[in-house]
Amino acid sequence: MPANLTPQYMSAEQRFKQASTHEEKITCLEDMLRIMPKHKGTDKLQADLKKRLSKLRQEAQKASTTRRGGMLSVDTEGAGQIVMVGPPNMGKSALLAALTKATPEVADYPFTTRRPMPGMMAVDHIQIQLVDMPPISRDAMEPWMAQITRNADALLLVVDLADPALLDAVTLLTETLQAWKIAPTGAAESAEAGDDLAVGVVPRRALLLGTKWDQPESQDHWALLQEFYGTRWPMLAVSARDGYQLDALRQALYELLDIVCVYTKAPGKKPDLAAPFTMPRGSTVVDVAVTVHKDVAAQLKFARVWHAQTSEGQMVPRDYVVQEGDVIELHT
Ligand SMILES: Nc1nc2c(ncn2[C@@H]2O[C@H](COP(=O)(O)OP(=O)(O)OP(=O)(O)O)[C@@H](O)[C@H]2O)c(=O)[nH]1
Ligand SMILES: [Mg+2]
Repeated sequence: MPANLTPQYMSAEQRFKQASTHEEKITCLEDMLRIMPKHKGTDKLQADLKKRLSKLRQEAQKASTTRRGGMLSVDTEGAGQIVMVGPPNMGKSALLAALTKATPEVADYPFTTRRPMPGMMAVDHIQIQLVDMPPISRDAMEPWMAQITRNADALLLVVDLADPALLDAVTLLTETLQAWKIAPTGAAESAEAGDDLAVGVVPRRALLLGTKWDQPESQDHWALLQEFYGTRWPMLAVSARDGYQLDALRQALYELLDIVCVYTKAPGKKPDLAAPFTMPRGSTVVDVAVTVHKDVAAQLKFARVWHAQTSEGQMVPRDYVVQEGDVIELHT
């Protein structure tokens, strides 16, 4: 008996294929199960979906923080991984709690956080992974802290704007990163940053974040911080307590990853604007095709692209570099 699956089901299935996190995949599978027609013809499919769902739930349960030997590592989920680095008591964990569904311990004494903790942050229709970390300090630190930080796609350097020793906090940050052989780069220089770095030093795009904007002394300290570091890194002031500038922070973190969101569509159909593909900036139409399916890439003849503002699709070659918001129709 044919399954007669509905367009709604097909669309949920498409979203499932594009989902990049356990959470998203589980939601899509639940949707598929709920909206699928239930009759003899779909018995096998139903059983199959239930099996996949229970396996995914098990996988999601296992912490995405894994231990190998004495080392801890955090598997990347979503469009990119951003690791928070900063001295004790700056408000890193409070930020993770404010931006994601994670529930880290937040306390008014230093060294509260002992283990890395990831959380997924929604920015429009994509998910970015934020990783909260134990604080950096001049004392001996766990070797996995350097490892996890080096593996990140980008860094969020967190300092407390209410702290009178704010500039010392940034010094500690830069010294620690230097010891870990990480060069925190600003947005403009990052393209060529790799060229003149010492051997073994990795460039990582970084944002300098001032927290606790709600405190009375924060505005003066912020002005000082801008004077010293405003040309070195992109900067932002936020408050996890009252939510000030947290939406701006989401956008800034998206930009920090240096990725673009593009959408694919079939000829004659509308694109699913709730299911973007995220691609590294500079990716071509072929790169998008590979992400969709390797067979599509192999057979790709040309593509039509609708830019964010245009209503007319434009024919582009295989090596066309995709732009933020492009809608791409792949022709094989
Ligand atoms: N006023 C104010 N207090 C904040 C803000 N964010 C965090 N705090 C407070 O600052 C203290 C430290 O917050 P945490 O999030 O635990 O700091 P942390 O950087 O994770 O600290 P460690 O785990 O020791 O590295 C807590 O008492 C928080 O309630 C904020 O935006 N405004
Ligand atoms: Mg903490």
